[in-house]
Amino acid sequence: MPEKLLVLLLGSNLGNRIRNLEQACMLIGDSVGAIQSVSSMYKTAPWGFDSKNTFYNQCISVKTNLDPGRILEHIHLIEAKLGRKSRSREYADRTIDIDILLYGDMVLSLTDLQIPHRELPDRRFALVPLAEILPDFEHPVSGEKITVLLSDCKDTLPVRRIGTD
Ligand code: PH2
Ligand code: MG
Ligand code: MG
Repeated sequence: MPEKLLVLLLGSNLGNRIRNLEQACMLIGDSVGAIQSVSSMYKTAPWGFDSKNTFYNQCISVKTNLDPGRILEHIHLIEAKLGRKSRSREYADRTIDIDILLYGDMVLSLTDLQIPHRELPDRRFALVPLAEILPDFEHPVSGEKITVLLSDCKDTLPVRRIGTD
């Protein structure tokens, strides 16, 4: 496969959240491909479920030629290495979650993998860090720029860049 830009969202709301994001980033650089850009970390309210544990989220872009199935294998290995306990369908607290947001212009709809991430337009905790590193990237299905998705997003949960509150 030709090289494409893979965009991942990292999330953690258990344990040492900053370290979990840093370690995930290092392991992704070692096994998936060369990291191109890294957003700030954001402190975000749990979306879609109740928890007292605030999330830290961060977006990164990686150049790779791996196919999506191989990328997912690496992601699952890294999540296990960083102490991720379950991967049930229900949302739950976790030491690390690594989600594929975008993979170049790829559009894929399998049972357990949709690219672009199906809920990206509904999640400020993903759009805000993504807009920091790739504001003009066009969503391969809607054609909208990330900045436009962000201004159209109805989600109102707090997303704050760390170090600014
Ligand atoms: N991930 C979820 C569900 N809810 N909320 C925030 N703030 N950040 C996340 O990464 C997150 C979430 C499912 O993976
Ligand atoms: Mg997730
Ligand atoms: Mg996930």
